[in-house]
Amino acid sequence: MRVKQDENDPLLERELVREVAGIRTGGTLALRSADLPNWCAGCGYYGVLHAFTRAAAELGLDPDRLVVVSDYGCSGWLPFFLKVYGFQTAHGRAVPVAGGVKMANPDLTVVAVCGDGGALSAGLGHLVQAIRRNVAVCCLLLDNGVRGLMRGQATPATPRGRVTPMHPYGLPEAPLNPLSLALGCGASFVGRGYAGAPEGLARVIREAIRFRGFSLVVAVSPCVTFDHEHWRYDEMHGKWVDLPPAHDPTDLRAAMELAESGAWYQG
Ligand SMILES: Cc1ncc(C[n+]2csc(CCOP(=O)(O)OP(=O)(O)O)c2C)c(N)n1
Ligand code: SF4
Repeated sequence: MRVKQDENDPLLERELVREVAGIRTGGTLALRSADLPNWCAGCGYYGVLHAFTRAAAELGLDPDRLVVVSDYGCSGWLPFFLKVYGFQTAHGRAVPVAGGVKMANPDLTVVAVCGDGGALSAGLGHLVQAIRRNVAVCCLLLDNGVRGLMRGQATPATPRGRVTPMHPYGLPEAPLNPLSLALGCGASFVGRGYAGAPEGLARVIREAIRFRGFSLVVAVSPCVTFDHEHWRYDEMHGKWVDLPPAHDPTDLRAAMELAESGAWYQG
């Protein structure tokens, strides 16, 4: 049974007041530009933006030495809402451009932001090569399982059977799993979090930025406008679990098994 939340509930109000106070004092607002996000109301990217600023604030990153390079797509707007150096590239090119920025300016912290469409189709070759070369960039893959800006077209991560504007009888292919793909290419840091749980996602992003090599963070993020079926907040709520305490982060086989398990591990 699902309990409907009453917006006049004083407990809920107190919770919101606490959240807003935390945002005001947590240092995240200093990293936000004056532009308000133009994403649809309820888009998971709001949670990702919050998690990212939280991670950057917790790491004490100097906004003048932080560069966020984005792909094209709804996810590509993310740097516009940050008060750091931002660069929007052509579709599928965020990772190589971020790698170039890092190569020319090794002292900068460089983050590439892409959607699952950009990272796993147009940019797939670049992603694989950046992993192989261990370019010291953090890649934030915003995985909503659709091409949001293309009005819900499929990506290589879209679940099989899904009806899309191009697949009236359902998508025939099995989805690519970005975590096992990256592990198979030799990635030494992969992580995953959920836009609906920004604290956990911020923790993963923080560790990924600190990593001195290529790191991939998959941020699972509902597209509330074009996916009413799969990655819905009410479906995903409560499914996320932390990695087992005994998990050895240096064990490739264990990482593969967790990535392929179908469980929603966060970490
Ligand atoms: C070179 C090139 N190919 C195709 C497009 C069309 N296009 C614009 S956004 C997009 C995909 C966006 O999907 P995704 O990367 O998953 O990001 P989202 O919008 O879901 O954040 C595509 C194919 C383009 N702009 N440029
Ligand atoms: S179309 Fe989807 S991904 Fe794009 S802003 Fe709207 S909810 Fe977000």
